[in-house]
Amino acid sequence: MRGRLLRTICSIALVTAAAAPALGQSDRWYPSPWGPEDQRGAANRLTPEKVLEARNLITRGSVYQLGHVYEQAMPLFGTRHFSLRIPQTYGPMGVNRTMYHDEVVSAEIGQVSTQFDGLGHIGIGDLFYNGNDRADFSRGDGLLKLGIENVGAIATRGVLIDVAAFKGVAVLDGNYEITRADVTGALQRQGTEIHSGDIVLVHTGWGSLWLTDNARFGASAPGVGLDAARYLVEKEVVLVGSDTWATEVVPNPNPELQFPVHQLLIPRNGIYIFENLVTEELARDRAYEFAFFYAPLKLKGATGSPGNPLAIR
Ligand code: UVW
Repeated sequence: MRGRLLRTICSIALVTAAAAPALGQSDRWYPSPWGPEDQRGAANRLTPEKVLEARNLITRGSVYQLGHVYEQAMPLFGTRHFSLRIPQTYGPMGVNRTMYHDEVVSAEIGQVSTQFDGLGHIGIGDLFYNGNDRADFSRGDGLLKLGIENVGAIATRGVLIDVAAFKGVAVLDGNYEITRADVTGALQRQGTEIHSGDIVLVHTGWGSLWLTDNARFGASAPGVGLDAARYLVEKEVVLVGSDTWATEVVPNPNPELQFPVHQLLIPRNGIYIFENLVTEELARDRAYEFAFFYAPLKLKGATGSPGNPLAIR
C-alpha cells in the first residue's frame, strides 16, 4: 500500500515535471517510481493480468507483422548504416554434400529500420533514466546499465490510434504535430480506451513512403507532440510506437528543441519508443485493440533492438 502510494506520488511528480516548458534542466525527474536501482522503467507495468487481458482480445486468429524487412535499400537516419554479407559458402561436407551459408551483419543494429529504443538510448545532457550519469555506465563495448537485455518480454494489450483517419487523410503532413486533442478525438472516434500497461501505436500514414520515397520519408515526420506525449504518460503506457522514423514530430514546432518527446518518454518516464513500424494493415482493418507481443533481442549493453513485433486479434 505504502509502495503504491509512493509510486502514485512519484508518477504525478514525473508527469508534472514533464509539463515544465524547458525540458529537463532544473527540475528533478528521478528517482524513478520503481526505485533508484530500477532499469526496466515502464516494463514494470507488464503483469500476468495484462497478458490475460491481451489473450482475451484474440478472437479471430489474425496475425499482423509490424516489422519491416531489413534491407540495403531502406531509409537510414543520419550516418547510420546497414550491411549484410554472405562471406562464404561452406561445404560440401560428407558424402551427402551438406552446404551452408552464414551472414555477417554490420549496422547500428538497435537503431535502424524497425527499432525499439531502450532506456540507455536517450539522455538529458549526461543524465539518463533514473538519473544515471553517462560517465558511470556508457562504455564503448556496451552500456554497463540500462542495456536492452533488462526489458524482458512484452505481452500486453495494444491500442492503435489512427490519427490519419481522424484527420481525414491517408498521410499526415511531414511536420504535422499530433496534439492531445487529436489523440483523444481519434480514440473517441474509434471507441477505444487506453489502459495502464498498454502499448500504443500511432498511425500517421507516413510509412507509405518507406522504400517508395526515402528522401521525403527521412526529411521530416509527422508525429506525437509534447502535449500528446504528456497525455500518454498520464495514461501509464509501456511504449509509444509509430510508422515514422522518430514517432515524434520532426522538426519540433519549437525550433529550439531537438527530440523532446524522446526525452519526456524515455529518461523522464521510462516509457519505450518503437519506430518504423508497419501499421497500415492494422489501420486498414480498423484493428484498434489487439494482443501485442515483442521480445527485444538480449544484446547485452545495447541501446535498442531490431525485431518483428506481432499484433494478434
Ligand atoms: C535519435 O536517435 C536521435 O533518434 P531515433 O531514436 O529516432 O533514431
